[in-house]
Amino acid sequence: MLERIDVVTLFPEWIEGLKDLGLTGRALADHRVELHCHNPRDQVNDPHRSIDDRPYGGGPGMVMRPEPLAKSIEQAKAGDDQARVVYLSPQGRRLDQKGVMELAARRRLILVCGRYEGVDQRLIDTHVDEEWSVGDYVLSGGEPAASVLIDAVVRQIPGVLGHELSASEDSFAEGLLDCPHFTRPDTWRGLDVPKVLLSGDHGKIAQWRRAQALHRTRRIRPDLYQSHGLDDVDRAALKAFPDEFLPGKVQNPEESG
Ligand code: 4FN
Repeated sequence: MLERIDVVTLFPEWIEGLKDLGLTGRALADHRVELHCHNPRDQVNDPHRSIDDRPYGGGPGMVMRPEPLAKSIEQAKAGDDQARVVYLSPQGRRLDQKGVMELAARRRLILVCGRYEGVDQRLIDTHVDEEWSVGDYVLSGGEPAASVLIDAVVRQIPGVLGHELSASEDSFAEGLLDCPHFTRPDTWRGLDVPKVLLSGDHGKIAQWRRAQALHRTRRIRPDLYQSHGLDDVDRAALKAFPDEFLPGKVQNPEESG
């Protein structure tokens, strides 16, 4: 289980902010996990302290020099061979909840964030164990990706969620979207809360929620629905609530069939 995360970054402020905020902040304050930053700029001694240089072969932009990154990674490792070095990059394996659980099972993670056009390939070949991506869009640095990864893995640490739902009860952990949620008042601007939620019948409520999660996933994310597969609880829920009434709009027309 995760004990410590190190981040190699030119912008530690991007990551240090997690220490003061919300769930990650509390997990760190409670010493459930450690978070350390290493700035490759601190590994450069020349007066200009340059961490980047022009790309061989020409072309636009700059490339991060390998030596300051190598020194930062080696400093982060501190002689611990079990620390896994992860480079956040568009070439990486797409992060999903299964991947989050795999990453959270490591004892130590060292996350390397790129800037400019990226890092010298020889640094990746010699110092990186695995590459992960948070999605297919252009970012100006790996830091927001590292921030996403850290939030997701820290939630998996036992005790971090406290009184909130356990990480495994999380609907998405079972590969389904969440059911819709409602709070007071029971009529708001002429819109009623679904009656079953006011019934006090906790068995029926659980079935309704399950059926909603299944209907929603089938409609919005047929790819997730396909790989879910129905069990007896699912079949009973769909039998009790076969209607297709779904509050909300389809937000993801591309993924839906
Ligand atoms: N991005 C694409 C194609 C070519 C370049 C990029 C891009 C930050 C250092 C990498 C981006 C997205 C998800 C890290 C993107 C991620 C990054 C990530 C990232 C600066 C070089 C760069 C085809 C994906 C649009 C910039 C596609 N998850 N280059 O964004 O680090 O982790």
